[in-house]
Amino acid sequence: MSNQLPDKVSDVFDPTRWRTVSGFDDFQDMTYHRQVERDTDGNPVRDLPTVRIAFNRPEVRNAFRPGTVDELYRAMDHARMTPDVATVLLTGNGPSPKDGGHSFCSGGDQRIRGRDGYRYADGDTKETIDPARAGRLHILEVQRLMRTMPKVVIAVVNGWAAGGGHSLHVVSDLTIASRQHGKFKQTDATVGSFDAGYGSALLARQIGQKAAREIFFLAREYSAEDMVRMGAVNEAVDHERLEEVALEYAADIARQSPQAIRMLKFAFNLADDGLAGQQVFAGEATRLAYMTDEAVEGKEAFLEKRDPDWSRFPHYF
Ligand code: S0N
Repeated sequence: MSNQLPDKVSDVFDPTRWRTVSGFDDFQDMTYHRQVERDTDGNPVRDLPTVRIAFNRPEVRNAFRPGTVDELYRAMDHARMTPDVATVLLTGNGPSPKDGGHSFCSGGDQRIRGRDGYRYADGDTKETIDPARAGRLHILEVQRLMRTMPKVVIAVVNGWAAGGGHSLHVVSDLTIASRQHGKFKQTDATVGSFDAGYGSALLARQIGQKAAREIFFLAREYSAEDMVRMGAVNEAVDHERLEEVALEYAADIARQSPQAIRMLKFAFNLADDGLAGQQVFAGEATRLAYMTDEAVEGKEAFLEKRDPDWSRFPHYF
């Protein structure tokens, strides 16, 4: 583990608590850190079970372009597959070097949205752009990953959560927001866009139809405390304590049984996610069933080319 402290990427980021995750040095729009314990000399002694994934475009209120979403997906998927990670903190770096504005994420980068439905990166033209990549609204793939991954995702809202950034907070398992700088505004309809999936319908399940419709139809600004009152945010905390409180949440989560947390997350999702939710829950149930003598008997009988003997396994308890 490297002794070097990571750069201070945000005003609430304490570099002594984190190390940069290796293998993601090509990131341009995101940062990815692992929580670490250090000894009194500042040397890292062990990894702790939380990662921090952050938007790193504060000069545009952390808006995402296609490359941002690719990086976000990669970091999130790496966290999904890292066995000793229990919790992901999703947040925004900043404040903006231009005007000091704080942002979690302001959604899709409106400067690169083409009339043809493509997202144009620097240098792309209609002739050179790869339609298979540029036409995808792949932030929705990130939403599905966050929703189905067997880890807890906490949105740590340090500034504006607007448009598609608002939807990312909705799809997170928990949300903690800065009392001073956390601001919420669903601007989709203002710019002619609409998250008609989790961003709206799940929000309505969380806070009720009238409140969710108000947020989308009126596109007003809400404070962190407004959102706590509505039930959309777990806690509003003083800005300087934001990351500390997020890590306290993560420490409590890490004290629980990983299996129980997985089953609970999938159970909370099941009814709202229909058959897709049932599939995720059932997949975990099948994995558990594979650990029983009964399932082992079925597999061994097949491999030994004999009929399974179920006589040891009752039809009731
Ligand atoms: C966030 C807001 C309210 C902050 O206002 P504030 O503090 O007054 O700052 P500004 O002066 O407005 O902004 C500072 C600088 O940042 C730029 N900027 C801000 N947001 C964006 C953005 N989303 N895209 C590009 N640039 C942005 C400003 O232009 C300004 O730059 P300069 O200094 O150069 O003038 C306010 O900024 C605001 O309302 N932002 C827009 C929020 C918004 O409408 N977002 C898009 C909403 N729609 C979506 O996100 C759809 C999601 C989406 O895109 C999507 C969804 C599903 C599937 C795919 C997609 C997809 O399109 O990819």
